[in-house]
Amino acid sequence: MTFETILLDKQDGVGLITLNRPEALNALNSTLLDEVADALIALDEDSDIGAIVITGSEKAFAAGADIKEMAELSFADVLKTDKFALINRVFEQVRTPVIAAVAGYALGGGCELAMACDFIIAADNAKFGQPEIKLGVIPGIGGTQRLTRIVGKSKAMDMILTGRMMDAEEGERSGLVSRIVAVDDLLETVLGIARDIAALSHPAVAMAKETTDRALETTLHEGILYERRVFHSLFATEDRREGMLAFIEKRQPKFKHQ
Ligand code: CO8
Repeated sequence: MTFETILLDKQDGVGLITLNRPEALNALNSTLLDEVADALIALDEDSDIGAIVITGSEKAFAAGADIKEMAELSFADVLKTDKFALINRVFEQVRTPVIAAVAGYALGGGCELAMACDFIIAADNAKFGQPEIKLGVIPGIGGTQRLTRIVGKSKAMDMILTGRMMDAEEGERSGLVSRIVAVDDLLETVLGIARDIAALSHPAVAMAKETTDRALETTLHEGILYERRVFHSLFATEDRREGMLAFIEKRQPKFKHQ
């Protein structure tokens, strides 16, 4: 696969997608969003891959949807292409965990892309924001929905109505960010976390992701029932037996991902 706007690397069970439009602070143009979607699908279908990392540069994860590309579009244009529908569909379908490694600006669509990932690890220089309101629009890749679910209504409204930026500390405090890492250590730290996840039982990891995502989609009663049934079903895997035996025999498990 060859790409124009991203770099794709695979190592030790981890797929690394690097957004690569430095001249535009990784602004998300149509090509970049299509390429991220294609790369996610390819990595998800690759049985050697157990975790995916999306990152940008030290200055910008992504400074939003590409304003220059959008500036002259009409209502009919954006409606016809259903701008940003594909990337949301792809995130819904990917079963491999996706971690966002965010340094610098994650604004507008950049913040939304990070939130579409399963969790966000931020460099200490990270800045998150939904500044679309200053352009006369609103978030269009899930920001009003995901940010509100993650940080609650008050802070989401504050961010979306003022367009202000949130630093990494505030992001961690409010649950947007799971951990903060020094900017120079960001990628190695996140790749290490991804390698650790990739070494676990892939069916168990996929089920853990799917079940955790259910928490935002269903009632507590249904969610707990779903979790218990999935827990029961994992007793059908060889990896479950190996994991428990390895613990009892005081050794590292050797998962076969089946
Ligand atoms: N789109 C296009 N180009 C961009 C973008 C962007 N979002 N952000 C930065 N760039 C470009 C700049 O134009 C500049 O290019 P050039 O050198 O050719 O002038 C280059 O990247 C470097 O940027 P700056 O010179 O501005 O760098 P600074 O360090 O001075 O500032 C900022 C960095 C603060 C990040 C600043 O670039 C900025 O504010 N960028 C825009 C942030 C923004 O508003 N993002 C939201 C975009 S809208 C969106 O994401 C969702 C839209 C949903 C709408 C749905 C409609 C269909």
